Amino acid sequence: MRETSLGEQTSRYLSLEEQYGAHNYHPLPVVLERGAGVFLWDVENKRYFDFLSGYSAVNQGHCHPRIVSALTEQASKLTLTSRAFHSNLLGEYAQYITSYFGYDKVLPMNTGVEGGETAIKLARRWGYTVKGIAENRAKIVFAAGNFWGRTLAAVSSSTDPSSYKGFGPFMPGFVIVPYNNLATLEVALSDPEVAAFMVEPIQGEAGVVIPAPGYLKAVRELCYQYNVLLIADEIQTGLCRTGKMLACDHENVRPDVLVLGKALSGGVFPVSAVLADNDVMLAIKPGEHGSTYGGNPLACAVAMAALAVLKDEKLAQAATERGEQLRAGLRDLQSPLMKTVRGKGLLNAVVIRHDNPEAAWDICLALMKRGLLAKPTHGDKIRFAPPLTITAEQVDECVGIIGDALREFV
Ligand code: IF1
Repeated sequence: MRETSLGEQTSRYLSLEEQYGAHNYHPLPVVLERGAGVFLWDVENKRYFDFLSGYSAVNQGHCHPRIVSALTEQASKLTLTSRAFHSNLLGEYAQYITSYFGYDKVLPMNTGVEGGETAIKLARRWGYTVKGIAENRAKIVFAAGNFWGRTLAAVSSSTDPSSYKGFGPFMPGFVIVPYNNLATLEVALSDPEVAAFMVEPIQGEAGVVIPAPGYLKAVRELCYQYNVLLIADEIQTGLCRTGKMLACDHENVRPDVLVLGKALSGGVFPVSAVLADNDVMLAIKPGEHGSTYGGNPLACAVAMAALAVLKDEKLAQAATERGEQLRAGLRDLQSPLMKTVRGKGLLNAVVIRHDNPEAAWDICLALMKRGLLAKPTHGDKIRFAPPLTITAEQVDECVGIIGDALREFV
């Protein structure tokens, strides 16, 4: 792995984190202190294009003025009531987001993984009270290669040892089938004790793995056929990232349970949501699920602004156009290092071909040196996912930066 010379301020902050912070991440050696739109600035006042977007949390761009002003305005009025009492914003937000996505009800949470946990609890409860599965026998099916967070339930469904190893024992009743394989999925769903299939329309962490055309549509039909709830984890693929409001929209699939997070707040702070119709949502009764911050008025104000920006700035169309431009530009580089360029909208990844296993990391260091921040995933893949507000000229500039960095390694 290549060494990189660091500025004085950067080194100071890195050593503070090293000494006082848990070592649960291995970040690039850059310390950021300001963001606006597609740009980030570090403590040496160097500017970068952000090609990770907080893992698709800042689709609207860093510190979007409309979202920040919704935050600051509400922050000076009322931030948290807990759900022991009502707030004026929760009802307004619930009406707004349910009509925005076309569901009867919303259950507001905070992080994406809490959204996933909520969806699974709803599915198990629906399995017992509606489908008639025997108590404590409900099964949830997941796809290999999934990632939906770091809780013990989430890692119980993982096939990635770096996510689950050393954290057992694991959640019972979780079944794993290959992604993008309908035959094995049908066998699993034919088990009458299965309550739901939870799946990402495109697997982000696995390195932007896109299933075959028609897979999602066929999954939807199989779930109808076997009376199994389809839970779509759109925490990373949703909210215009793949060129549609939801990745499910590419195949006109309506999941029974929709899980949103990340860009639901435009990266301002954690907001997640689970949407479903009454037959599922009302399976959970008062006092049976919730969280201190879930549905807090600050989150409601921010989320309404974040959702409005997506539509008003036509960010789904932008993601489609800029994504096509980015993939074409990367392919035109004809770099021997890029084995594959894949993606949908502005959720893209390249697979690096190089005999040095650290090549993807070293390429990201070279990109950082040239003013572009990206992160490798699963060793040989680099995700390229800028905010959806990136302009055509900026995409061309970034393709140039990527080309220069890659040429350093051939
Ligand atoms: C980390 C990965 C991405 C997600 C999907 C649920 C969640 C995530 C599809 C949970 C979160 C984050 C977690 C973050 C890095 C990032 C990530 F690399 F970990 F896998 F994006 F691909 N469903 N993904 O992608 O949402 O609880 O984090 O709000 O843990 O390092 P969360």
